[in-house]
Amino acid sequence: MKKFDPSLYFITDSTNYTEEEFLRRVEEALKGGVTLLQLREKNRSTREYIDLAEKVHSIARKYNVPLIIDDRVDVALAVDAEGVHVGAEDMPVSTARKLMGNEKIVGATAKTVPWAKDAYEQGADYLGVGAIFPTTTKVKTVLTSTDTLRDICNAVPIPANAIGGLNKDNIDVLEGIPVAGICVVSAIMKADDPKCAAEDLKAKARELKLI
Ligand code: TZP
Ligand code: MG
Repeated sequence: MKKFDPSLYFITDSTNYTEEEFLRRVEEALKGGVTLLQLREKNRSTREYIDLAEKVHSIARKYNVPLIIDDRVDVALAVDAEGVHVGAEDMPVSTARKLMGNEKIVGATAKTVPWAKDAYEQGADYLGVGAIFPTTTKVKTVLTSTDTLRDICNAVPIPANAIGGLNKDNIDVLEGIPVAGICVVSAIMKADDPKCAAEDLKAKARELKLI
């Protein structure tokens, strides 16, 4: 089994940043203690996605943090990323697993217990569950209740992370739910200081005994 730490999972969004500023923010987040990193790009050509993924991967490697590529198995394989994340409209988990092989991380989105069990049975290594709160990040999603999140965490033996609108001031809603970690875009990406934001989130999640 590949080892990874999902406790502070940062998903990037390069929208509105120059490449230089984007990469600087990613590196600051890593310095702040992000444990798992996902590159999520919706508007790039395959060539551009690979080019950016290579740059992000070389930064992530310095911090020993696995890089997950959103949606695109081809991009993940092209840059030898540590994994891929597939959502409802992406390739099925079992297909992603087949293409990625057993040594790579395959993550999946799940919003219901049956969906979570199915993703696990198809070979998912972890689940992203949400949105817990409304999000300003561009994504097709619906809200998932904390009750459903708890049920999912208890229904599958793989780590399940909460996602969607989470920040240091509202993650207390997760208290007592056996999540493996928290997953954020804006709380780190758009912070004045991404390093501080990652540190603060981690400290708060620890204080609440979420991680
Ligand atoms: N999936 C469910 S909510 C979401 C994704 C990718 C976006 C989360 O972004 P933010 O900015 O942390 O709300
Ligand atoms: Mg997707």
